[in-house]
Amino acid sequence: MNKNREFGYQAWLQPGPKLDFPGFQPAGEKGFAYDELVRGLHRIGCRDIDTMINLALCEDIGPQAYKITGSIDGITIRGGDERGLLYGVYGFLSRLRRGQTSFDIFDKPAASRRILNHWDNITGRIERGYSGKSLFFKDGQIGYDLERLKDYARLLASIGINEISFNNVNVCSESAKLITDYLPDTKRIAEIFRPFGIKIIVAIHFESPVLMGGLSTADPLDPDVAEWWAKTAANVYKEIPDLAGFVVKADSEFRAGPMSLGRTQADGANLIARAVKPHGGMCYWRCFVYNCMQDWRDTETDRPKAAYDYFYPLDGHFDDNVMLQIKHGPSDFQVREPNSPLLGAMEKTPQMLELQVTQEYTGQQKDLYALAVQWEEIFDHPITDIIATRDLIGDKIDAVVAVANAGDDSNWTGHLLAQANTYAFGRMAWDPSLTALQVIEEWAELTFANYPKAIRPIIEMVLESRGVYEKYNAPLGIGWMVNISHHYGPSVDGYEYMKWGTYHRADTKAIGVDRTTAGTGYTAQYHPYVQAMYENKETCPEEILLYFHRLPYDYKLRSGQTLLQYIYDTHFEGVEDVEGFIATWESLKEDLPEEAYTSVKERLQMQLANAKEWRDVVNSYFYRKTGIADAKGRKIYE
Ligand code: GCV
Repeated sequence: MNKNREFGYQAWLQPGPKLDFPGFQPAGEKGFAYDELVRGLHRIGCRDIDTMINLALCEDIGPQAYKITGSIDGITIRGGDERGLLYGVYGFLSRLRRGQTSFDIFDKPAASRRILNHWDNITGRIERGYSGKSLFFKDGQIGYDLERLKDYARLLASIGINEISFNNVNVCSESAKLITDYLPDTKRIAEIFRPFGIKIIVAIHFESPVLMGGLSTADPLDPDVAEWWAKTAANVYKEIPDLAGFVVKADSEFRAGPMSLGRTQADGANLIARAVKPHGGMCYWRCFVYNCMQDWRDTETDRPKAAYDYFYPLDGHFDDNVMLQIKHGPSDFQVREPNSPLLGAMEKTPQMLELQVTQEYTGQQKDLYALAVQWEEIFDHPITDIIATRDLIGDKIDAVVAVANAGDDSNWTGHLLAQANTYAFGRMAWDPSLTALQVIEEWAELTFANYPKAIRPIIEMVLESRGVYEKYNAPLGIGWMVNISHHYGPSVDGYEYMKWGTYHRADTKAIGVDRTTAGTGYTAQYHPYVQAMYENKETCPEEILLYFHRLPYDYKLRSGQTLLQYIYDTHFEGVEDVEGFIATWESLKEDLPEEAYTSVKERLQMQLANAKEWRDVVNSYFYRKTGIADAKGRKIYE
């Protein structure tokens, strides 16, 4: 059997023992959803013709929504549209696989758009990818295994993903041609994903009119530039009428954009928006704009302020088919950050919440890390005293997007348990009120349905994993103490004297940047309620204290521990916790198939080595700075 099919979280990818109720007879609305139902039932092992399952379209339910009613005597799945019906089928199969046999369910997505951005290069290499090579590109061109790509589409559709971009937002001059020379290939990708209700987005190069159109400028206010984009978009939509739109990374990390041409972010976004508007397309405009050439001696510039400073004043200047794609935190997908103050701040501009499923700073699919736990916190994050980020989903934030974590590794995600993150993203974008516990339970029950003894310990391990990783990483939200190029493993001063604007400024007495109004003024970008919370050391959530405050090492935390002792303790504990994971995993040896057991065990050993490295480097660093030993007398390298 194809290895990747052995462990998918989809019930219908995972043949298992026959379930304890009769088989089913699908009926009603024929089409793709029907075929998926038949396929899924066969996979699960429900072949006998007995219970009737009726599929029906029912517009009243609303777009993308579904209803499932009935039980063993007969089941009806209704969809508000084709997509809703498909989601109903997947929702039914997933519940069935988890043992549910009676249904009275209405479900609809909170956010209309649930998107994955792939950072896949045309060479086949994935930027910040940890699961092998691209599923879309091979050797400088579009190249894929069709069956594998369909399986991938099914994995994504089953968790409600309805749009994907497949080329890196760092668009190279070759992949810029996906909308010109390679358009027939782009079209083929769109055709593969279309039946699954997934629309394609293309990442475009802002300088395309120069690169491919022979123009002398990409200036958004130049009529020839606008005409080039309009014509190009028209050609694209002729071939792919349902293209969702273009995603753009501009004025970001050495990429040109409107600002480098003396124009505003709104000028740039509207240029692209106007080209796709006649065809119903969107411009997804990324807000990851900051000065990546900062002088480390400059203590005035504060990188976390950048996105708000650039974009907030432009509220009201964007066309209505522009959506601003905002990273969840003001830094860059760190283990712990506050939410970006831009989220929810703009009244007139539709916003997108951008998350990262690929584990760039969170263990690179070698270390176990449950992103769902972090996302639950992100959704809980206050915008005001009465509004949380979650409340904006489906309203000001009607699109949730994440950077994908899959590649051509046989288990899709490198670390088998990292599938939990893909699964959690889709489910939480669909329903942000779901807790990490709920989605991880669902995922584990689907994935390990045939290995029931392993399910509970795996759920517990995965749930704990974010906290464990955080313990041995940079402390209390300070972030960034990573290896500067590949971002795995510790390098406490790696970014310290660099141009990237990410400084902890540790000296012998204190660490951190004062971001209150007495410092860089970053806190002032938040609603007064949130600002007040962060401004004061006493009310600032302790796990993020060093994001906002500069503190002496003898600062007393609420536990009574000093800051320094907290750093030592957590770093020792982190390693012990990983040892605990290994012991738990070893106790499951007889309860899991060998390949799964061995591959995860190997990853856990890598994680242990990483945790030890972090412990020793971080502890030594602070010991050397302060000369203060661990109160518990544990080994710190001098
Ligand atoms: C695609 C971070 C990553 C880059 C990435 C960038 C982005 O800086 O390290 O690899 O580039 O984010 O989100 O655009």
